[in-house]
Amino acid sequence: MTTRSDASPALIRLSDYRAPAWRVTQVELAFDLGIDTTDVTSRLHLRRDPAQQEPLRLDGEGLKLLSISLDGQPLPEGAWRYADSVLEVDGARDGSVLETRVRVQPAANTALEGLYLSGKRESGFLLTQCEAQGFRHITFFPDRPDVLASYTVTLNADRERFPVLLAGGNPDGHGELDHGRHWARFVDPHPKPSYLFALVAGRLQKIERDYVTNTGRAVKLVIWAEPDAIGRCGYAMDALERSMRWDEDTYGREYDLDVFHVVATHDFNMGAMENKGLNIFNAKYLLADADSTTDDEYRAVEAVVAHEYFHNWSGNRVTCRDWFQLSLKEGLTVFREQQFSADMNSAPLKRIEDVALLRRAQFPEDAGPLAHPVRPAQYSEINNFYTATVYEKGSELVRMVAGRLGREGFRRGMDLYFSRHDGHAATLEDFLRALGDANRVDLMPYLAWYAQAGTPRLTAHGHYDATHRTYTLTLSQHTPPTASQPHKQPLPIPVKLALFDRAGHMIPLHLAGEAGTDASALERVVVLDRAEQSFVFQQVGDAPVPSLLRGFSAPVILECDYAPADLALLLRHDVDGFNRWEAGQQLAARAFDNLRDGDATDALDAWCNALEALFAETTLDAALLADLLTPPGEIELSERERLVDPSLVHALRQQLQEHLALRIGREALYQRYEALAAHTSLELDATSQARRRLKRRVLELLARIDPWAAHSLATLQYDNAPSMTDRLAALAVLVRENAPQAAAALVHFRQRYADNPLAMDKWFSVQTQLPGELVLDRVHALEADAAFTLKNPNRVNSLFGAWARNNPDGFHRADGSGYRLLAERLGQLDAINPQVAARLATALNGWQRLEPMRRAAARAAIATLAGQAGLSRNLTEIVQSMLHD
Ligand code: B3K
Ligand code: ZN
Repeated sequence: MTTRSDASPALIRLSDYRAPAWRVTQVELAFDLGIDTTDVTSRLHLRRDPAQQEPLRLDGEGLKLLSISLDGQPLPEGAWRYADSVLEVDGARDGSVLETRVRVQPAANTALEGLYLSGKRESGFLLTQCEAQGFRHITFFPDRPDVLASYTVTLNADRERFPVLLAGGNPDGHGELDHGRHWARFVDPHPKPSYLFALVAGRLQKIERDYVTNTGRAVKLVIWAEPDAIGRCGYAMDALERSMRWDEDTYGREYDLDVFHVVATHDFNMGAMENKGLNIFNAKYLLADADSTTDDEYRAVEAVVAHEYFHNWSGNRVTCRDWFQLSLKEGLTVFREQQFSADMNSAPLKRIEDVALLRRAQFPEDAGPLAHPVRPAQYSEINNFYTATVYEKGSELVRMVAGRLGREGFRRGMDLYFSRHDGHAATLEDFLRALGDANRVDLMPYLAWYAQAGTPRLTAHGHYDATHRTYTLTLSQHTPPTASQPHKQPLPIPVKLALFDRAGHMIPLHLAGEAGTDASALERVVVLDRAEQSFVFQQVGDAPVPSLLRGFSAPVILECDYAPADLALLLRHDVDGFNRWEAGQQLAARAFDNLRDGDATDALDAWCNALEALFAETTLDAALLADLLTPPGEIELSERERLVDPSLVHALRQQLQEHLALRIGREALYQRYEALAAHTSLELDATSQARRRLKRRVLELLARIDPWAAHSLATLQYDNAPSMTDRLAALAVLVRENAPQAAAALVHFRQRYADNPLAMDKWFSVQTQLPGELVLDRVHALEADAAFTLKNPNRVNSLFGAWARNNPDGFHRADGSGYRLLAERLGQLDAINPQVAARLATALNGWQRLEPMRRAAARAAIATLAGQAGLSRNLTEIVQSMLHD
């Protein structure tokens, strides 16, 4: 279903954007639904741009055209042409109505784009995925986000096989037909782009809730799932209600239809989809219960439910002019989702989680051959640009601007943005202009962040002058070149900072040259907007320790000449929970350097001492302590290396944890574990979650110095776990440590969860975490397992994604066998599902920085894959970019 080409795929460029020559104001769709074939009749009400002379051209991929007529007259053969996924029609005028009837094949659609079947043909259901360009797989249409139309959709199907019929918009009648068929109609009064169209049909069950908005509008909330899953939708319903209320209270955004449908499917290419009035979710982000869902997954469900709901305004009511503006909806919606999660849970922990994700997923992307700006200038396959850069870095850019405007100013700006662009397709310029206009400031300098790829390095250097009692902070920035962007310009970098005295107290900030500033301010923001700039603080009694980039005020890599003792002081005393963690991360990275270079132990000692003291503090939040006790992951540590040897990084990080565990001491770890275990429960409140998190961390540390004790504790924990969080944590320890008890626990887990696909995904992914050399054979065994299939994206990711991304030591084998296996499977997967294949391929992104032997092996594997005939446009773009750099 996806275009395959042997030549280099054509590039679409932002600079080529033209307004559409033809628009569609109204769409009437009628579906005759069937598993093998579905017929789609469409009536498009057309408007022509008088300034453009182009003939009517509509997108359509893999469609079998059954009939076509214009203004009620069947069109003769010569009056239309359908080639290269474009239907060209002669004779259309402004106001014409084009009617087409096409046939599509849902069950044969393994790419899961357009209309497809989820599950088995006897019991599964039909659904659609249109973003970004799936609608053209359903009918002919100008399939671009700046064509907004009102939709009337009539579904007609066999009643017994498809008792539930859903489409976006409000219900507008239903009834019986001959031959056991029935129909249902939906009308969406809000004009929308085609990527937001959706339908669902099948045997689904529902839970319902009545919601009343702050202005008194009644909305019916309905979550749909297959019969075996409907019992696990309650948590998502609660999360949906919280999201709706939060968006009203925080942004004044109210829901705008009478019904809001949400559907869960096990066959989905990504997390979820914000179709207007009919959100569709990967079951992984909707279903939840204590028996099969971990705490982290509960929070992910809450966040994704909120994210998709928030799109109703940031994405649907105000949509994107073109796909280059994708971050306009995604970066903004991730930011809104992060704010919501911070409000619902712990703000500092959420910030830590988000920054850790940014560093793990986005920084490597920005540093490798797939680097691209938050607003890319060109693409070949838009589905390859749903990236951490567009989403996570995009959110950081919104956060910077929001920080610049302050809470009220940002709300004022958002109000103006929504009212000015409601019902329209907007650009990132529109966004910054609205926020700026509402606050009478010029935010256009931030546009440079959207255009420039790569992570800026921010260097900070402090100098204390005892005679004048001044502290001069010199900040400079530099962004390394990235693929196709050799020269970089300085960006506006807001640096939120505080200064600490040696006793660990913040001191008042008197910035030289500024009259009338708040003399008692303990924290403030300075903006570095050129290559280098100095800031002089006055009345500073003693050489201070700067706490920089507080709350991670800009997405940069900070390089500061801290002494280990300075970082230890911040780790002990900083009141900004995020920066406290950050100081610990930096100190741990320096301790890692100590171990690698073998020349000093100053940072290692400082890190271990500070954490030993914090471990003994009884008032510290258990979840924060768990995070403080966790050094940066192997991917983050690798990012700091010039040449990466993943096995060495793994071994050194293990040593680092061993040192920490020894310093805290076996007895202290054991006692803390027992104390936490005594409180075991399956409650979801913050304290219970925090205890589980710390318990896991303590067990992992204990495993570094007393494997035997850790294995028995983990086995006990596995056997008695009341929740999936405890069960999976224990299983992971057993597997990672290659404990003799792991095998029995895995057999038990498999039997217990054989009928639960989401739990089975965990069974696959946990085993990809076997240490080093052992894992490859296991991956081979797992892919031969009857429960494995390349056709299900979650299953593919739980095996190959988890192995290649989360077990660098086990994946990057020196003999290159890991790369060869992955490349071979990518070739097979591409023929089934190009989107999933292309995404998985990005796991090889960092290959150029590997040590020479692995680098050569990785390159050879990617090159072999690139040479395979008939690769999709999706995978071709990724492998060619990776080889190009
Ligand atoms: N907008 C969708 C992602 C669509 C991905 C298309 N390949 C989910 C989201 O970001 O909310
Ligand atoms: Zn989104």
